[in-house]
Amino acid sequence: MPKSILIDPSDVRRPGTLTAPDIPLNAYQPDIERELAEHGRETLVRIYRDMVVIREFETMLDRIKREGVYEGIEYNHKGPAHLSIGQEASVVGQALHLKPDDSIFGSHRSHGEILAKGLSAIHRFDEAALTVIMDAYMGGLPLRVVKGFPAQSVKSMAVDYLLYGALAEIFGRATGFNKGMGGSMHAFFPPFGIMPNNAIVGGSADIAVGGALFKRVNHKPGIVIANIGDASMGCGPVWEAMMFAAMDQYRTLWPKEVGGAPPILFNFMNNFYGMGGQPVGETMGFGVLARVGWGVNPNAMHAERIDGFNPLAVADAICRKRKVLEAGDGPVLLDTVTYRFSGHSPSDASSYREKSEVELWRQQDSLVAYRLYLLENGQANEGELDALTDDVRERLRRVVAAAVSLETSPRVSMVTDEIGEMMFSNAPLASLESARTPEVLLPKEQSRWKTTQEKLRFGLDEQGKPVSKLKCLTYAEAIFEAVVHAFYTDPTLVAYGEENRDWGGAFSVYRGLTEMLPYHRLFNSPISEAAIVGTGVGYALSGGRALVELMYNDFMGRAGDEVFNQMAKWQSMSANVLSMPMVLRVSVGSKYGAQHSQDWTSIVAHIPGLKVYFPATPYDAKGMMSLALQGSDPVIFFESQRLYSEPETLVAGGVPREEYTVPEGEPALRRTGSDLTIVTVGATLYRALEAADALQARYGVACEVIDARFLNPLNYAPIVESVKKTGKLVLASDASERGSFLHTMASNISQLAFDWLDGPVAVVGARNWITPAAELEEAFFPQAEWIIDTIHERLLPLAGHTPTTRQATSTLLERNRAGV
Ligand SMILES: Cc1ncc(C[n+]2csc(CCOP(=O)(O)OP(=O)(O)O)c2C)c(N)n1
Ligand SMILES: [Mg+2]
Repeated sequence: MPKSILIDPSDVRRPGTLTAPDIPLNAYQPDIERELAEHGRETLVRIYRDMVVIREFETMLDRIKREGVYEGIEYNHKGPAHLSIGQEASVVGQALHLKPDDSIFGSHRSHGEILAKGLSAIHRFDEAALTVIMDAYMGGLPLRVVKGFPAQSVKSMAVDYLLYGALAEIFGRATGFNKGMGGSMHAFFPPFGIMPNNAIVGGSADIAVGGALFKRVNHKPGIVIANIGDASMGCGPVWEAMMFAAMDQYRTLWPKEVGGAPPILFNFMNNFYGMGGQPVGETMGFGVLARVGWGVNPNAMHAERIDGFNPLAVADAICRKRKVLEAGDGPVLLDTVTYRFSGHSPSDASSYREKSEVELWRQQDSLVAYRLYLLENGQANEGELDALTDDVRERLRRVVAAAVSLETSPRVSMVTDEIGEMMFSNAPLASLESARTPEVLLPKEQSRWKTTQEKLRFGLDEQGKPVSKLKCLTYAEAIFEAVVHAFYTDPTLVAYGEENRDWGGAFSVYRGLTEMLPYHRLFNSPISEAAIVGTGVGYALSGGRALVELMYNDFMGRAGDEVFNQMAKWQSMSANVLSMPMVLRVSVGSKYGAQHSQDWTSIVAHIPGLKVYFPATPYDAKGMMSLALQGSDPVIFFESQRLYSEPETLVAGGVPREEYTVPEGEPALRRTGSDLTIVTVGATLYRALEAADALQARYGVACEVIDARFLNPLNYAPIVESVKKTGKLVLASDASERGSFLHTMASNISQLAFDWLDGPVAVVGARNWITPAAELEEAFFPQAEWIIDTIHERLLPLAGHTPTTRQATSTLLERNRAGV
C-alpha cells in the first residue's frame, strides 16, 4: 500500500522566497517578583546550593588531579576529569524542571549534569521512593558505604549517596554507580533519569533521540535531553540525529495517538571551545550556533540561544520547550551559552586562550552573580549561604575519604573474570513488556505470513531433486517469519532503516510488514546510518527492542562509532545496569562491485561486546533471528544476498512453521566425513559442499563440513572433535583473507587440537582486492576449486590432481610480500 504524500510539480516548481522564523537570543528578563512567585524562596536558594555542590565537587577533583590531595586526603587519580567549573548555572537551571521520568544523556564533561539532575530527582522523590531505589541499586552496594556515614535523614543521605556513587565511579570502584566500568566520562545513574554520558564527542545525540523514540513509541512520559558540546556540531552523527528527530512522518504518517515527534531536546552546552579549537571564528562558520535550527526544519527546531550563566533563564527555557516537546512538536535546539573556567582537563595549560578572556568571564561568574542576586533581593543572607557551602564541604570530606579507601571502596576483581561476566547479560525474554498487547494492523492469519506459512518448507523432493523455488519458503521469508513472530509477541519491538517500509527493505525481507504494522513500529529512516544504529542503541538501552538495518555491510563504515563504541559497550560500561536488546541486520552482497560486496564479520567479531551471527540456511535464518530477537545482547546479524531466494536444502525436515531458536554459539554439522574437516562462515558453505562432493567423487576423500553459524560466541569443541577424527582442517569464508576471522579460528583450533592436526590449518578467503565487477567475481570469492587446490597443495596431495588456481604456500608468501 503506497503512502499518499503527493509531490505536485506545480507546487514544487513555483517561484518564491523562503523565509525563516526569528531565533531569539538571550531573551530572558529577570524579575524577582515573578521568579519568586513561580519558584518560591526555598527553590531559589536550593538552586544556589546545587550550584555550590557542583563547584565544590569539581574543585575537589581539580585539587586531587593537580595536587594529589583534598583537605588532607591524599589520592592519585590516574583517570580523566573534564571539569565544568564555570558551567554550573547551565546544568542546575536545566535540571530544575526535570522530573525523574525525564532523561538526560551527556558528554565527557557531565559531572555537573549528573549532580544537578540527581539533586533535582532527590528533591522530587519522597523518602520511601528514595529508599527503594538506593536499596535495590546494585544490591545496595553504594548504599552500604553511605550508611556508614553519620546518621542523617533519608533525603540528606541520598545527597551523600549521589556524591559518593559518582565519585566512586570516577575513581573506578566496584561501589561506584557503574562498578567503575564507566569512570569519569561515562558515569550515570538511570533511576534518577541520568542516562549514559559519552566520551565520543557528539555520541549522545543519536542515542538520546533513540531514548526519545522509545518514550514516544511506547507511550512513556517524559522528555529527553542530549547535552552535547558546541564543538560537536561538527560531527556527522549529530546532524544525522537532528535529521532523524525532525522527520515529517511523525506528523504526516504516524498514528495521531502516538503523539507526534520524539520528545528530544538537543542542548548544546556552548562554552565556545572544543579542546582548544574555537567553533566561532575558527573551526566552524555558523557564527551563532542556534542558527543551525534554520537548516533543519521550517520551525528552525524552535531554536533559541539562552543565557547559561543565569540558572533561571535556563529553567525558563526548559519549561517552555517541554511544552513544545510534549505536544509532539519537537525537536528543539538550545544554544546554551556558558564558559568553563577550568581547562579542558587538569593538564590543560590553556595555551589557546588569553588569561584576560577567562578573567572577563570570571567577573561574571554565575555562582557569584546568582548569590548576589539572592542577597540583593533579600531572598537569603550571607550566613545562610555560607552554611550551605560548609555543609557541602563537610559532605565532600566524608565522601572523598570513603571513595579513596580501597577497603571501603574496592575495585572489581582482576583475578576472577568479573569484567568478562559483564560483557553480556544473556537474559533472553520474549517480550520486554508482557502486560501490553503489541500494536498491529492485521491478525497474522490475514497477512503475508499466512502465505509464507503455506509454502513448502524444504527445497528438495523425495528423490533429492530441487522443487520450484517459488513454491518453497526462502531464506528471506524465514527471516520474515521470525520477525513477524517477534512483532506479535513484543510490543516494544520496532524495526527501521532505509526503505524498510513500503519497499520491504532493500531485499524485500519485510515485504508484507507494511500492511501488518503501524508506522511507529516500522518506518523508513533518513539515509543516516550512524543515526539508524545510534537511535537503536538509545532505544534498546531505554528498555525497548530495536531491529535496525543497514542494507549492505559496506555501509557500516558510516556507523562505525555507533557499532564499535556504542552498541558494543553500554551494557558492560553500565555494569549490566542497562541491557542492549538490539539486532543490527547487515547483508553481504555480490555483483555490485567494490563498495557493495564486502564481508566485514572479522571487524565486528574483533570488537568486545558484540555477538555476531551469520546463518547460511533458511532453518538457521529463522531460528537465529528468533534467538537474536529474544536476547538481551547486541547482535550483528549477517545475511547473504546470495541466499535470500534460496530454500532449505540441508536441514532435514526443512524450516518448521512454528517458532524455535538455534542454540547460541553452536556450529552445525552439514556433512560427515573422516578424512578432512572444512569449516565455513556464511554462504561459502555451499561452495564447500560442492568441493566435498568433488573430493569424494574424484579422489575418494570424505570431508566433514561444519557451518560455524556464529562467530561470537562460538563453541570450538565440536570443531575440535571433528579435527580429532580427521586431523586436517580447512577454513573458508567470503571475507577477504587478510585479517579474516578465519585466522582467529585457525589460531584457536591450532592450540586446541595441536596434537591431532597432521598439517597446518589452511585458510581460504576472498582475495585481498577490491571486489571486481560481477563478471569477474569468481576470481575474487572462494570457489570450490580453490578449496580443493588448497587441500592438494597444503594438506593432502590428491593423486593425479592438477591445480587450476594458485594456492601453494609459496603463493601465500609472495602475495603477502606484495600486500595483496
Ligand atoms: C569523536 C571524538 N573526537 C575527538 C575527541 C577528543 N575530544 C574530547 S573533548 C573534545 C572537544 C569537545 O568540545 P565540545 O564538544 O565543545 O565539548 P566541551 O569539551 O567544550 O565540553 C575533543 C576534540 C573525542 N573524544 N571524540
Ligand atoms: Mg565546547
